[in-house]
Amino acid sequence: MNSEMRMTLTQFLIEERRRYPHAGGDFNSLLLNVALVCKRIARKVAAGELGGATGSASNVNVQGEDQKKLDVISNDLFIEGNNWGGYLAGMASEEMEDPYQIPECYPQGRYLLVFDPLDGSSNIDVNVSVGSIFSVLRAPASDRPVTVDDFLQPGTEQVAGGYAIYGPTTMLMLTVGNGVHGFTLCPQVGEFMLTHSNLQIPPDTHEFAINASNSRFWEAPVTRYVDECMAGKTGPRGKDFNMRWIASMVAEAHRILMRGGVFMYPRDSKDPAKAGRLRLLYEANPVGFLIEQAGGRASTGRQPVMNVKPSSLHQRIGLIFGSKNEVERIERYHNEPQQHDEPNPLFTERSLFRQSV
Ligand code: AFP
Repeated sequence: MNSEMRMTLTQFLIEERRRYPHAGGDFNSLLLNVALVCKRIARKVAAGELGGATGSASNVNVQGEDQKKLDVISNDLFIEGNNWGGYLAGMASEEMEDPYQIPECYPQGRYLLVFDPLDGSSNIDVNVSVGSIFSVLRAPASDRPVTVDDFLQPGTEQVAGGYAIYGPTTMLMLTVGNGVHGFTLCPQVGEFMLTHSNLQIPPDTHEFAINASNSRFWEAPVTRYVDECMAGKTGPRGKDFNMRWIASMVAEAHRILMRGGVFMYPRDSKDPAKAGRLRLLYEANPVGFLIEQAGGRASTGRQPVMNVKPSSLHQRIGLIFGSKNEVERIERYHNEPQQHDEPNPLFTERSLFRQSV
């Protein structure tokens, strides 16, 4: 079906709005502004070296990570593209330590926008797919400056969640609580066209994604699950598995939405100060919303990730999501009484002077 026959994102949102006769249109306008920002970021990413925006910004962000030029550019595009519309009471971003206050010259609105402007940016310079992740919450108030507490809502409070993936094609994946829908950017028309309606994640899979270089830091249930996958046909699972790791969560989430799979970035002992690598508010929650709306499951390993009450704006969390039956299996392993495994002899303290037994 060519693009003239397909529904645009605008048409889709208007159709959706008909379910809420009293809706004033602000929500749709906000989402269309976000989509426009993603189109602008897509052009910056596509320009690559020719756009002069690759490489490091020679700065460390609030996460303590090397900030790429495109991280800063993408963050600025999100701010400038959304601060004027009158739909937001405030914004929060992976790239900003504190919440963003809407300038007094613009009206405040009833929503909060939370985003990771460019996820996977360590892949930018090697031309691997990256993305922008966004989440929309209701603002507790729109007649005062926003506070951090306004944002500390569990993922179940989200009214929209989605991402744009900047890959061979640019796509926008969106849920407003009524299924997950994929829109492909038509370069000729410059519109996101509905190409994937009501995506459903297969409940079973033979693909798992995890950064295996962290295996010595994993908790026992994760080690058990991965070992069983690696054992393949001859092991307890009775089938072979494939492993993937792109180091760009948006790309992993996209693969899982399109064909199933399981993604794990679990809590581990690598840095006890961090309860995981991924951020709850603007990575785990919006992706979790999409995954659950598509019939999958998104978990901390012990509970649904969207049930977690955030304690801070940049809180990190262990995240496991994908095909429902696999994630439920991993949760079962976490919730079973844990045997105190013998320490792995490879990693115990080694000494030239053997202890007397
Ligand atoms: P960057 O945005 O710093 O590239 O991090 C991407 C990410 O947050 C997530 O998208 C990946 O799944 C994960 O980090 C990759 O982490 P490792 O580099 O430890 O594999």
